Amino acid sequence: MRHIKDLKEVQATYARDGVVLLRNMLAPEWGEKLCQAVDNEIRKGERYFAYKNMREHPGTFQDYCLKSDLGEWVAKVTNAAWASLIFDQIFAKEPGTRTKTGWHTDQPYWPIEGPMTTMWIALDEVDPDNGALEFVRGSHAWGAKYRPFKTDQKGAFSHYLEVDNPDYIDMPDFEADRGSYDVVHFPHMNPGDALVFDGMTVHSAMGNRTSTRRRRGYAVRCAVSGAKYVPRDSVTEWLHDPAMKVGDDFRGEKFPVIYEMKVEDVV
Ligand SMILES: O=C(O)CCC(=O)C(=O)O
Repeated sequence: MRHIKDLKEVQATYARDGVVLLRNMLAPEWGEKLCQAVDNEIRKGERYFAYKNMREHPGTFQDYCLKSDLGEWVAKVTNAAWASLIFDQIFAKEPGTRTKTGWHTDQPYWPIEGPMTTMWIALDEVDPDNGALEFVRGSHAWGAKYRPFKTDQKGAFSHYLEVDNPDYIDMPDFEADRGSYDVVHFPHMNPGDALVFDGMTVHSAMGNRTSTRRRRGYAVRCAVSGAKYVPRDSVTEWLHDPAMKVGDDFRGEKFPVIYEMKVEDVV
């Protein structure tokens, strides 16, 4: 794996802010392959939320998730002994896709408790004009679990799920009250740069108000050491695994380990 410059600082930023930007994370040999694979998916029909779990099928996405240095990056940034794959997802905001992605956290949508993270890899240049992601810095550490909700295919709020689950609270209107929060974005990402963010970090994405510039992101969702399998009815049932028990480590046949620290790495 390529050397992570300033690893200690990267780890500290991730732990403190719940998000960190990694420059030049994607090894060059994967960039073109992933762009082509993403475009092949998009040709099947343009639906913002539809492209997920491509890694289940043989091909570029599976190869990238299982055979690249992705798992090691994830484990290193999160300071974890192992990382496993939850699923992968394409977020394409084509020119003129003005819809913003609403504020949300990811954890409530996944059958998981404990540390989990997303590696969001830019495949195009990304800035506020074509759909930068925004984050409420430090929100992963608040301990607040926000009720999952359904959106339409463009990302607009539709309705809450699990309305009676007392473990989850309705999400405040971060957009209306942005001034009260430490909202940050990264002004410019190059293709191959990546954002790593905690499953509890509140985030959103701007729309693409350009008429020419694509904004393709490839997100890989990972569990890391300490994460447990905790499925909840009617939430991403396609991620439930009858072979796993509640409380099991979040790793197994359905969620393959993509990195495990070797004994000789432990100092
Ligand atoms: O890329 C986007 O438009 C949104 C990404 C996002 O919300 C996520 O990866 O959880």
